[in-house]
Amino acid sequence: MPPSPPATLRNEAKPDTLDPAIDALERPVPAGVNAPGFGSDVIADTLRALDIPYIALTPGASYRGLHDSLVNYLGNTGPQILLCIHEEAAVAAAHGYAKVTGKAMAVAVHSNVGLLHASMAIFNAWCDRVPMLVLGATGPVDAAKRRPWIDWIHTARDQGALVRGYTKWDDQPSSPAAAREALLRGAWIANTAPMGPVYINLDAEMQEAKLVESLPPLDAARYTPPVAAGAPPDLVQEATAMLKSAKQVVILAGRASRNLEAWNARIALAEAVNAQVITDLKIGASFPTDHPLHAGAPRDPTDSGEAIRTADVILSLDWVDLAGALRFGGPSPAAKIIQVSLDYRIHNGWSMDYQALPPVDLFISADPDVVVPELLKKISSGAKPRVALSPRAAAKDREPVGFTNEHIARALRQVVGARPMTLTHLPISWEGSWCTFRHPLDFLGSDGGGGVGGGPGIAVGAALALKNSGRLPVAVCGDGDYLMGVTAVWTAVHYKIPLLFVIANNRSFYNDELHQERVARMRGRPIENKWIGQRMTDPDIDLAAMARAQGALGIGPISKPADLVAALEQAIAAVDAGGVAVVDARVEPGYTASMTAAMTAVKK
Ligand SMILES: Cc1ncc(C[n+]2csc(CCOP(=O)(O)OP(=O)(O)O)c2C)c(N)n1
Ligand SMILES: [Mg+2]
Repeated sequence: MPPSPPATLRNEAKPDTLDPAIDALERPVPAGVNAPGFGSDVIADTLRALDIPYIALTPGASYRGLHDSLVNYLGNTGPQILLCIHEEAAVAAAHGYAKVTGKAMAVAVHSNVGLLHASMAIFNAWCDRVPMLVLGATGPVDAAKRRPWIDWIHTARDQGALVRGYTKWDDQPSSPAAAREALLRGAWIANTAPMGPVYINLDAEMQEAKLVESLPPLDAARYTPPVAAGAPPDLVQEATAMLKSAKQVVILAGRASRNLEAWNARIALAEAVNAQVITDLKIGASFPTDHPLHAGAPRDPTDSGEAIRTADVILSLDWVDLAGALRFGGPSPAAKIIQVSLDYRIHNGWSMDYQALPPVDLFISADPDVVVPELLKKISSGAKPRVALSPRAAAKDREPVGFTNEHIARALRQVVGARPMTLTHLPISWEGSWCTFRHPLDFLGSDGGGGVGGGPGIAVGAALALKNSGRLPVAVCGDGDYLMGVTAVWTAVHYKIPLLFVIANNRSFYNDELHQERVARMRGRPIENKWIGQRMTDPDIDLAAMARAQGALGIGPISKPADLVAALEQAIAAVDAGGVAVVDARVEPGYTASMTAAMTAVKK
């Protein structure tokens, strides 16, 4: 007799974060299934129990069981499929989503080949410490069940090894019950600070097999308890004493959440101890850049170096590269260093993204967003009188020469004005002084791992999370970045995710031109040849046409700064109408003088 079907009913509770307009898309015909019948139905149910709103994917037969469950069992909602044309874009979309929400979205990638495509984007997410549930597939693991050729090619032993160096955890469960547990554990680990991607590899055979035993009802919250990451009171006390008695405090405002209360607490703490605050474009906005206590534009070594040199206490709030920052202040920092970070918990032997080992006088193993209000409470009672703050002088708005990225920044400032805007991505050559951040969602930081091609997908996921927030999502991408990740545009158009791209199109992988220039200088060879193997000209690539080909509004090429404002106005009108727009700004190859000097300087 065949086993009787399980009694468990489908979980009907869907996440309330689903966008109704997106949810209305790609509705399947009703399949009339309301109880799990296969292994993959249990997996789909668990994603729903975890409140995962979306699953970005590029399809593959290794997880056709799960795909069927998402569509015909859950009805393609809660989670809803977001089709991406490249696995790298699928992972990047989850990355962008997590940058805004702080929560893991799911991604599904085909067995080994899909994971290989996805791997750079997973690395970016790892370095950026964003949570993400990456589901992969393999097999059938049981060789006797494999179809000839293709199932053998797409089965690999220990697929997790491909990404183990840059995921927090991975698993290959071999039953539906084990898969359910793996998803719960994975989501819990991914969403716990320090956050990061996890990888769960689902055996095709296990997904497709009929369910033989009923699983008990699931209360996901009991398996994903919040992990308290506060600080022991004695350490908070010690830090308070150091901060109170300091003559000049510097705060390195590093990795932070997008939470407004945490942002306000950071400002209040800086004001209470009259600290100079340093920020960095590698990470999302962590302090208002026009605050009188902001020590200068993010990434401005002159201002920051001076502040670090003169400080007697430096408070690092999970700064990405503390040892590197301290070097700006000279070979050995005189200041006492307080480091608040949980990051050491996930350092491993494969990835060196943990950076150089910093000297630390007081280490607080806790989440800075939790510690800052605790410090503030202690410091505010009996604090020294607050210093009167004079507003920071606005940066001089001089007309740049030629046609550069700075023109893009100026035109954006002019057209967007005071309207809330989120810069979801900026090119590597961007200068911090070109824009002002006054809210944690004003800027989301870089791609994390320096993997070019992440910009477009990250922008799409961020724009998805920002939909209906009243914020204008803007991604400024280099042409190299855009071209590598260009198919993400289609996903935004298809799922009606409003988004503006401005491409700083210097028709070159210009960053590397500067590296060739440096090598030529070091070797006494002609720097005139630096463009060879770098320039994407002859023919120039029509980036706006690539946007139009995917249903977006493509504007350009814009070859004069004077035409940029009108182009942006037209593009933003299209975004406000719910569309996606791409402006191709043909800037001249070249970085700012200070960046060029820094990158091409040759030690004598
Ligand atoms: C996946 C990947 N390939 C290559 C590089 C090396 N790289 C660093 S910056 C850069 C150029 C990026 O070009 P673009 O986005 O157009 O920016 P530009 O430097 O021209 O401003 C390259 C190729 C990288 N970081 N990541
Ligand atoms: Mg370029």
